Amino acid sequence: DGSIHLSDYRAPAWRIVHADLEFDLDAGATEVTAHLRLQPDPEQPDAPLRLDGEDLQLLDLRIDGAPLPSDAYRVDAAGLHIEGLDGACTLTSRVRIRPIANMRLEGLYASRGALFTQCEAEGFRRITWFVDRPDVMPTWRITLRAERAQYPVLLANGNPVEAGDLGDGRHFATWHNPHPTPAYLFAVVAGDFGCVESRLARADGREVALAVWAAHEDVPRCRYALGAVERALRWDEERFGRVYDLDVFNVVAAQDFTMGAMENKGLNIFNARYVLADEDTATDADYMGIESVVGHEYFHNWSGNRVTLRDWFQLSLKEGLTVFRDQEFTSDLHSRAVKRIEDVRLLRARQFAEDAGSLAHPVRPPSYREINNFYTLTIYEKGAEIVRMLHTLLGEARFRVGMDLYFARNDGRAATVEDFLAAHAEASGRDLSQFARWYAQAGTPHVEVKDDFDADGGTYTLEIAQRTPPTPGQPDKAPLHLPLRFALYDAEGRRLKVDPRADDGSGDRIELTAARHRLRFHGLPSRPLPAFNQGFCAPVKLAYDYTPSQLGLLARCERDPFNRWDALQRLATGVLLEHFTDAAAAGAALLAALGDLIDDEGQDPAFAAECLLLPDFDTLAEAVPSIDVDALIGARNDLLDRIALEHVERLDRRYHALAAAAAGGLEPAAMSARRLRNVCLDLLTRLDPGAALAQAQFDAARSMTDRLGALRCLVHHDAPGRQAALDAFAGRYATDPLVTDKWIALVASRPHPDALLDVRDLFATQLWTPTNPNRVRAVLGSLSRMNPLAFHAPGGEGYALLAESLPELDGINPQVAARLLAGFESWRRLAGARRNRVEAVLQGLEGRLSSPDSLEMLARLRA
Ligand code: B3K
Ligand code: ZN
Repeated sequence: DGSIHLSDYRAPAWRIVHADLEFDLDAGATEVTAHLRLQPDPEQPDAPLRLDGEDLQLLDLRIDGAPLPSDAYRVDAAGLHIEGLDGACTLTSRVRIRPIANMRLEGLYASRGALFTQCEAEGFRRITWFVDRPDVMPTWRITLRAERAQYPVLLANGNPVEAGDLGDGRHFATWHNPHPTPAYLFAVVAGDFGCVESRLARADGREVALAVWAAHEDVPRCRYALGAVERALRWDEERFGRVYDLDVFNVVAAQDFTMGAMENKGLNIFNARYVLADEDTATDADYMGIESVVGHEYFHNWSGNRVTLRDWFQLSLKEGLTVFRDQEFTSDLHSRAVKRIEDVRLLRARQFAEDAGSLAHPVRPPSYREINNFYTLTIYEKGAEIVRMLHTLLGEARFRVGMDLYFARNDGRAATVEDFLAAHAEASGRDLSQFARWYAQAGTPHVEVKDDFDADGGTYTLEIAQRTPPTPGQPDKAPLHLPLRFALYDAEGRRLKVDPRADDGSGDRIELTAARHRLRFHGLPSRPLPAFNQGFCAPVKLAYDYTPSQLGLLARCERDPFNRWDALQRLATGVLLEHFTDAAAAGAALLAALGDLIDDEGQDPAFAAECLLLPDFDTLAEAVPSIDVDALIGARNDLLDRIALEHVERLDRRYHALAAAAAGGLEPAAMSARRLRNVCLDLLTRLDPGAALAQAQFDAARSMTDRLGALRCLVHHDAPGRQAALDAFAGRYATDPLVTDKWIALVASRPHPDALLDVRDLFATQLWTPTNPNRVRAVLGSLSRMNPLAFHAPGGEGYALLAESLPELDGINPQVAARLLAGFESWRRLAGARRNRVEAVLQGLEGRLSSPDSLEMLARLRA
């Protein structure tokens, strides 16, 4: 069925040791001349040369300068085959490509008069004939020629070498990348851009010139991203000892971009939404997102570029590791506790759902048909959790030694997960063979804890059992090696010292390796209250039969802030899913704890805000065997109304008390204040049909955070001023596509059945631009991922609406279409008629999709 298997890996029969490329750039027709220095693998002496290529018009082909007769090569759908070459040689090819016709945004494409590339995973073959796989790593020389008026800026990988005039209004620039680099990291940008720039001394004493480029009118909004690059560069030197390795580092913003950003060597290309920011157009969350994505792409320079991947099955080796690194970057610069809460929220809502649904796959999948379908939460977020567990098991100091060894040993190489684990095993002396199972086994492990107290002897026993449920293709699972922190408290919330060796405030720790473990503690005066998994050090679902009052106590006394938050999430989940025998006591305990938090001025307001947010729909849906959509949405709404009613005075008081702090700029205290304030506003607006407070905040807002926060309340709570506010907002930002995406996302995520009509209305306007991935996501991603009420409309209208648009979108940008299709990943667990409705919709898509991306997704969803 066209699947590629990890077990079939073979070293390339031919390597490219140096690539010298010349581009005659033009949006309509670009000519690419490639001189490739080829070397056969001595162990595969007679293997023919096979080059990948797609949508290329071949103009000329030579070996060592001599034209290749037409019977010496063969072109088919898979590529270009040349037989009978004897030994190292230089292949020169000339091809024509059509950037303007490239709607897939893979390879070289046009966007708003400029030219960009996106090559990961297999886009380079759409630029020229090449051995397009990550273990082929030439050095590069890239010359760009273009008309100066339309393309005054010519950027490529590596260091600038030479630039000049060619007469006739044309000019050129040559770049050199001295580091062995696979083709997926190739990049070219040409267009009329401005930039903000700075110079920084590297830790090795050399200087690097940093620049962030964008369309001229957007340049003032590049400052923050530039600062983020500076912070990332410093942080990687300090925390990981990683020094930058070129004279320049360029970042360019593109409005048409399929993913978030791309870590091309020395020339990162970004979705504009992760670059452009000022207070009038970006929310606090946007700023944080920009800093973390800038960090992420920058950190890839070592984890991904200097040490790259042997094959695409190893994708998490760079992505999981780099997410871990960007999470640590944000944690070191901002609140570690809040960052952890945000990351776990995402993990539980989306990765756990992926791991429990039709698309579940191991962090290192054994096979794929289209690798672009595997840029998933499992590869990224679960992959990062695995690295985090390793960090917990080894400790910061030994982890750093292992990382240093990994980088040193694999620099300039294409590595595997085994190389990564081997470096850590060797540096720490630990056996990581069982730990490696985390990469092979899909599904979220369940850890169940039961306890027993023998009052006579003061003996407390914990029985800990782990099991991982079956996932598609993996019915039986083996036990995993994982770190589990825990702590014991007495009835007054005092921490009991049960293991004096590890009293660092993080809880004591054990390592689980077997299916069952038993822990015994002696000499305890009374039954203790246990707490587990501080900092969420293992990505598992942990079950322990807490009473509501125990959770209330933990929410106050746990030393670990993550676990204080988690105690409230457990309490809320139990109330929402009616898990507690004494429902009244549970509700009362939750309301009391939240009331204390609203009033607590000693607490970080951002932390309090996180506690006031209930588990979202996806998290709840993932926690139940069968998804009763109406029951989950109804329960959530009722509880939010109850919280608002019970605490209306407190919420109102805190909302006003935070006004002064919230009026500040980008300092953490102001951001934190705005976060809590907007959560208070949302709860208060539930009780006020006139939405006076939200209207007032909208009218007076001086930051996008406050303006959008208020608009969201008006739109989502159906306030009378909703349409006028939307119109005012849309008018004010009509020329800004990123801000337009924001109000469109609000409309598409409005928890009301009419959101489906609003989306249909949008389809009929100029605002619907199916070639722009951000806009498609703002409309259809918001509907399918952020609006369970409308998406799961009982008659199936939401499913139909998404499905209807997929054939057209699939013909434009398969990656975007395939990702939207993943919105159906949990359909098999839907209760009632909904499951049948999705089934019918998926069946109706049969034969109407054409890309390998969407076909693979559809097959896996229906398998
Ligand atoms: N490596 C890119 C993602 C490329 C996706 C290709 N389908 C961004 C990142 O993870 O840093
Ligand atoms: Zn990445």
